[in-house]
Parts: sequence; C-alpha cells; structure tokens
Amino acid sequence: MDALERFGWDAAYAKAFEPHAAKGLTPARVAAREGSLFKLWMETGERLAQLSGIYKRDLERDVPFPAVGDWVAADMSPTRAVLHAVLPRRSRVARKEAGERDRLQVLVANVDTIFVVSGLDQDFNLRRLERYLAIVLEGGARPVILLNKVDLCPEAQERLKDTRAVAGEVAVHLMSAKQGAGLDFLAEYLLPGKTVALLGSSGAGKSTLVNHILGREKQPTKTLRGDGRGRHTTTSREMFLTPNGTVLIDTPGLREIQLADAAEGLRRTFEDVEALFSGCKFDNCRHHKEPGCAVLAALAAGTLLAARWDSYLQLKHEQGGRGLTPWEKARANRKHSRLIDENKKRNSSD
Ligand SMILES: Nc1nc2c(ncn2[C@@H]2O[C@H](COP(=O)(O)OP(=O)(O)O)[C@@H](O)[C@H]2O)c(=O)[nH]1
Ligand SMILES: [Mg+2]
Ligand SMILES: [Zn+2]
Repeated sequence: MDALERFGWDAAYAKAFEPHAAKGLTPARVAAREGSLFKLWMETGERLAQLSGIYKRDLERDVPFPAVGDWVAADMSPTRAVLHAVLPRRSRVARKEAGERDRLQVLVANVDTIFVVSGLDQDFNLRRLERYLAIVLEGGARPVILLNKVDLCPEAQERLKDTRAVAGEVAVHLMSAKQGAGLDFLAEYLLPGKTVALLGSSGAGKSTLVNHILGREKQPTKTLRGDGRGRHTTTSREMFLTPNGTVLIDTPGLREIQLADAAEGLRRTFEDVEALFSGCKFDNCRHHKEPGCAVLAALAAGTLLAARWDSYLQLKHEQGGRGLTPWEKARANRKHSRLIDENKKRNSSD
C-alpha cells in the first residue's frame, strides 16, 4: 500500500484529483492547522502549507475553509508549499460557529466513524448525546457512542440502557480508557485506511483513548481538579496514524455545539418520535392539545419520555429559523416556545 492509501486515499479521490494532477499539483491530507499554516501529509512526508492568495479571496464566496481530514491539492515547490484546492468532502462534522453569525464551522472532514465519547461522571448527558448524534448523522459519518469511565460509575448498566433508548440503531459501548477495559469493540472500527475521529466534551477521556490506541503518550491528557474539570486541554484537532494503519483524529472538547442545518440528522436521531406523528388523528396536529394526538398519548403512557420530547422540540426550535424571513422566524419561535412551555407544565404536573 502506498503512503497516500495508508492515509485513506482511494480510486474515487484519485478521480476527483485528476484536474489538479493535470496542473502539476500534489495530493495531500490536512493533518492539523497551526494558525494560518496547514500541516499536510503527502506521499513523501509532512509539510506546512499556506493558502494560495486566490483561494483566500475565494473563501469569501463558496470554497470551504480547509478542515482536518480534508484532501487538498497543493503546490509543493521546494521553497514554499501552497494549498490551492479542497476536494469534495465525503462526510463532515459541522456545527454553527459560536456567536451570532449563522456560519458553518467544519470540525473534521472525510471521516468514516465518529466516536462520540461521554464520561460516565458529571459529563453524562443524554440531551447532549442527542445533539451529537444529530450533527454526526447529518454529516454522513457513522456515529458510535462510547460511555467512558465505567470504573467510576456503579450505575453503568442503567446508563447503558438509557443511552440505548435514545441511540436507536447507533452502537453504544461501555469502556474505561484509563484502565484499558472494554476495548474489544475497537477492532471493528479501527481498520487500515479508515478514518475515525473522537468528539465529546472536554474531560470525557478522548485523548486518553487516543494514547491507548497509539500505544504512546502522544496527546496530553488532563489532570483533574477536585471538581472533575480538567486543566490541560487538547487545543486543536490533530490526525494520527495508528500502528495498524487507521487515521485517528483527536479533537478538543466543544463548549458549545449549536446545530447548523441538521434536518436530516434530526430526522434520523428522532425517528421514533417522528414515527408517532402519523398516528395523530389530524394531519396538521401540532401535538399541543389536539384530540387524538399520538404524541400526547405516548407521553401519557410513558412510552415517550417528556425529556426526549422536550429535547426534540428544543432542537427543532434551534433549526426553526433557517431559510425563513425574520417575521416568519419570530412566529416559528413563538410557536415552539409555547410548545416547550406546555411540555414543561405537563412534566411538573406529573
Ligand atoms: N477514572 C477514569 N478516568 C479517566 C478515564 N479515561 C480518562 N480519564 C481521566 O479523565 C481525565 C480527562 O481525560 P482526557 O483524555 O484528557 O479527556 P479529553 O478532554 O476528552 O481528551 C484525565 O484525568 C484522565 O486520566 C477512565 O476510563 N476512567
Ligand atoms: Mg483531549
Ligand atoms: Zn399530535
């Protein structure tokens, strides 16, 4: 296998690269970013490259900002490596950029599997997991949920059950990165030429798992303070090659994960919830107070947990404004706020 293939290159990428090859450019994969420099992995080794002037100018329009995992076309002249183009992405994980502007930030690109890592300590949060699932499913990668720090959690089995209830088809594994326990499942995902990225809150144990897989202390891990919050943090996304030839991407914890457009991801994350809608008596049921509403019936029967319905409404609410005029957006927001309030009232009167 040549070097590029070890980093995930295949015939389809080679095809997409043809026009760039004709211009004498070299294929490479973005392994990390350091300020305005991109660390590229290529056939002959590693190099730092900057964006071409034209590419920078085009960023204002429609070319993507290169992300870790991207395949790019670069001019590897001996004096200066310059990145000219990004190949179409096969998958990506993107969130809405923090702050007001409705811009997309691509965290990683061209990933086969995403390990969504959650600590079984204060970190455990089903609502946040739903958010991660929606984001990952939207971007076309395969999510796998890892419940880490099983050594710290006497209720691990209970939590596994609760997680499986929201995970649908997505696999869930209990493990301890620190003790190296419960890691047999890794063999199913860590395959030569495949790319696996880790996502999850800061302190969940991502870098500990990366180090375990690499068999060396490559990524700094945190020393925990008394409150369970870490101090040393992985500061950027970085790609590694495992001993068996899997490309592994560690990421820093995300403080905020706002959904960008994720209609498809939400549909797949909440298939069980949306399946109820067809059982409502009225086609235009708003699942509010309508008679014959299958959602209200499921909530009353306890087959749909109020917290999950709340979560669904909340995430739909965050999606609500997309593509609408400000006036329509305000109206949609009011409607969703009302539904969320109603649901809260219903929960507290249980
Ligand atoms: N008890 C326990 N601690 C763990 C486990 N995995 C990671 N940790 C600890 O959790 C802290 C944060 O781990 P780290 O890998 O830096 O988390 P990251 O922010 O997700 O990369 C460190 O102190 C690790 O030693 C585990 O399975 N069990
Ligand atoms: Mg880390
Ligand atoms: Zn209904």
